[in-house]
Amino acid sequence: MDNGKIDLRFYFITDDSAPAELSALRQAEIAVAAGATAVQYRNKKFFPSDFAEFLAIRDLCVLNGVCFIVNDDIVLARAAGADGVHLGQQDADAVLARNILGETAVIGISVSTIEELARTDLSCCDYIGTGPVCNTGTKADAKPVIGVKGLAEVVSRTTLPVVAIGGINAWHVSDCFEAGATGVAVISAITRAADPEAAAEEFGAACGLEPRAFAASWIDEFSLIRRIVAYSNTDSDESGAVRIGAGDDAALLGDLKNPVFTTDTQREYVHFCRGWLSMEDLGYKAAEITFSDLAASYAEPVALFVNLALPKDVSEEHVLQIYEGIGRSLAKRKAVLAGGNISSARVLGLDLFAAGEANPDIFPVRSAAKPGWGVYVTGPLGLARAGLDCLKRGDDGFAGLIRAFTRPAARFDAPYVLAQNRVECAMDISDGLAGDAAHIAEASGVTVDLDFSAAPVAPELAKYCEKYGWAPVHVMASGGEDYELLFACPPDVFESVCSQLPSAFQVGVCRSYTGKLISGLPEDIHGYRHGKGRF
Ligand code: 3NM
Repeated sequence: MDNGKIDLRFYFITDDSAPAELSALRQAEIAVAAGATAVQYRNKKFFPSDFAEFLAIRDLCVLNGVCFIVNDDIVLARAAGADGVHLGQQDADAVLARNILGETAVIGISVSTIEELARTDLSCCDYIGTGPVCNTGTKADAKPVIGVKGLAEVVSRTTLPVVAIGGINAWHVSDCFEAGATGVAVISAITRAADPEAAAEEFGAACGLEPRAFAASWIDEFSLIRRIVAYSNTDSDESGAVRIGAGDDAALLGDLKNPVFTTDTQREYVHFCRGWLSMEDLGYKAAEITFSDLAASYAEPVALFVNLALPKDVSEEHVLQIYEGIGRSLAKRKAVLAGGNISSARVLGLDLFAAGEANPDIFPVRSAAKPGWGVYVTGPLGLARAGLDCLKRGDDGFAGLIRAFTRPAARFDAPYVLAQNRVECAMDISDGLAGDAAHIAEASGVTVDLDFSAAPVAPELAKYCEKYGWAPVHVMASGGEDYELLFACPPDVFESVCSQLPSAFQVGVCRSYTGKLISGLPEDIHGYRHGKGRF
């Protein structure tokens, strides 16, 4: 590994003058299969018609966890969401690249000699490419050969990782690593070899890498659907509520008593980024938060339908991992995967629909709260919001908070108690207490006067707030995705609820409408509003 951002050991560069039968995509496939850890797209004759192949190489790299770097062209790198860009001394400067590509981009620069090193601004660079180490016929304007000695000199004068380049064959690799290189870049030793596959494997082995079992895109919808249908657990449905599940055009449900339906969505860049949680957790979370709507309605889950929107850089394995997670939630809730659909899309998304059976005696609504009633929640608030913040910061010191965001659990222990005590006003907290309490206030025509004096602050949340200078009340009031239940009832009813549900606590009272939906909060606290972001 190098600077922690990427692995540069086996750094393959595409050859824009390779024999016709060896397209840039085929070259990249050969290198990735041989274990390449980074692929640079280098095409000095780039035409817009090359864009599709360029994207296919990007997808290949994303699918296989290989760093994808674009030679010279910052805008192309940005357009494709590449991991980074490699710049020559004559190309656009690294500061501009950093501004355009952002903090997490990997930026490399070519430096041949220690003199060039001394006059190069490396403040925005993550690695240096140094060469030519040996004679190369691939780069017409290559500088004089610097040899392994020149490479070692550059390595000794910088703290940045150095990738050796220029005429490197498998048998040069160990010399380059001994000279202190972090990685070795290669073009012709693979692309012009009589047997490119064998040459790539030999090069990978010299770098200490094993060939890679290729991850393929999900792209064949039908084969994927066959594999997903295997996850349908209709046979385990003892209730007979789902008579024919996934695999046909529609599901045939049995007699549902008081059928209830709900829907929810998890969309990449709106609700999650792929780096934040595993595919399995994504599936689990999407199912749990959909079922949470049923918990908030005191309904029992019966069936789940899942529509997947899949970009090409999602592999079949990823999709099956999503279904593993969905399956975990289904098993917990004793519900059945009854159907779904798959379509290609630009970003990953899950749209879920759940069917359930309502409690025959009571169906809670948001509009039932009355002045004088207390407002309560079933458990701790703010954990998921703080966990999300930890993920964004890359702080893995708060495992419980991160788990609250990545693996929320719908509160199916609460509906029975709430129903038994005839709590008529309830909902789940997905957008943050302040925002969700305002929904109850608006629907019920009351003002909710929030008061956190009785609200416990979870110890890990307290530590997080201390570390990052947050007021706990701020996170608890505005943080979404806790999936606790929010409910309103007369205070004596709460006494009884609380004796059976000790994690519940009060967060406010309902008053006759004063002209404001929510009072008792500092001005700058709001829930999450889709389309407006957090503000
Ligand atoms: N840059 P091959 S040498 C693209 O010295 C490039 O900066 C070099 O290809 C430099 O592995 C080079 O076929 C060509 O020699 C590398």
